[in-house]
Amino acid sequence: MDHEVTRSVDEAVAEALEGEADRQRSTLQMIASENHVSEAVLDAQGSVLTNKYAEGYPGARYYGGCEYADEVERLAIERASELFGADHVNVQPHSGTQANQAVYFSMLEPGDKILSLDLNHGGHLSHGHPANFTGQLYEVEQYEVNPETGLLDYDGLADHAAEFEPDIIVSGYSAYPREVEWTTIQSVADEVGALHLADIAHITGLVAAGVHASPVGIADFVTGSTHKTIRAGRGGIVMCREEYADDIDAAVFPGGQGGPLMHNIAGKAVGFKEALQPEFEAYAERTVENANVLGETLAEHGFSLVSGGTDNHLVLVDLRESHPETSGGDAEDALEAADIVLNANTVPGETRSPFDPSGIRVGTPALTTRGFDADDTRRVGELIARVIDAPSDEAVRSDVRDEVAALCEANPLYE
Ligand code: DSN
Repeated sequence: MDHEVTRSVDEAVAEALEGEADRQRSTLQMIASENHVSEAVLDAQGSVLTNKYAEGYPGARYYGGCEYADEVERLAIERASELFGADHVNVQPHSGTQANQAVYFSMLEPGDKILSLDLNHGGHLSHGHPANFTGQLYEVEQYEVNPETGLLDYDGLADHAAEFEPDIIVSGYSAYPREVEWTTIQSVADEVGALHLADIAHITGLVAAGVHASPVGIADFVTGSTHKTIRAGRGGIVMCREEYADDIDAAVFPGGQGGPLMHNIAGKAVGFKEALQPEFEAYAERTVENANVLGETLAEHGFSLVSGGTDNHLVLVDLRESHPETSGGDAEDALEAADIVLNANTVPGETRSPFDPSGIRVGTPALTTRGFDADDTRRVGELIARVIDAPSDEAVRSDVRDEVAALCEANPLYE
């Protein structure tokens, strides 16, 4: 993957692009929300559709010359509908947060009430954090996981909902390693007359492949991002029942966004086609299997896993018991110096700060894309343990870098 054409105009950017490609090839990407898209998705995203304005929707645009934009967007919609079985799909949100914004803007008035999971317990900024527009425009209360088990506390949620009487309950999480009981949350919403938004950003690929239960057809709205487990390139998606279709479409455009990023929609269309193939189901199954192997390996090395394990693509490690002197940030830095890239993360009952929290979040989507199997992943778990056990040891870092290089060579990427 060279960038000769860019280099002929802009040496500095070409260097950075090539540096990034080398970084992705030669180090382990274990940020749970990242993945490696196919070259076909990269090609579509880097296409001439970046030149095209296409405000509106297929067949009803505000600009001429949209025949190919229409074709691409229709394909993305058709394929997403087939993947998720949704009545209505809007593929224009620029990100998962913009998808959530469309739901809030179409259904809520400023001051309305949102009930969502606390960020420290696995929620997301766009679910009502004070630093986000959601926390500023709406009245927000947050539910939590059970502090003992790390699992969602559905009874606690029901009690909280009865007391708070929210207008919308948000489910779907960014650092929750377990299956979600969508129907239970829907019953809670029904009981209090609230809408239900299920944000499946992290598990979009697992849901599409049928390896995690789907909220489509249960929750009123399902949002997601398209670059995580589903590896269809950067962007968002929103799905709903037909009765909400016009409101959602109007909230995406013109309500919240300008022209659609048609090149990204082309990437989504290609990625969704890939996700419809049988190989994608096998990929999603292996991603979950690898996360299990990773969790088991870390547990065998004395690490404490929030909820005791995982049902999906990520494990959340609470370092406080096993490594009280090592913060999540220390672990992130030490691992990055050993060519293993992941992120420090808050954990339930957080006692440090969001800037240097007590845990790390570790995901398997990207490693699985490049071909890592259970044995490779077990080895990665052992390497992570080795580094965190001796976070400042240069000799350990150097050994681990050599092992990472060998694993990367055995599982090549973007050859
Ligand atoms: N930044 C994403 C994540 O890492 O979970 C969510 O938007």
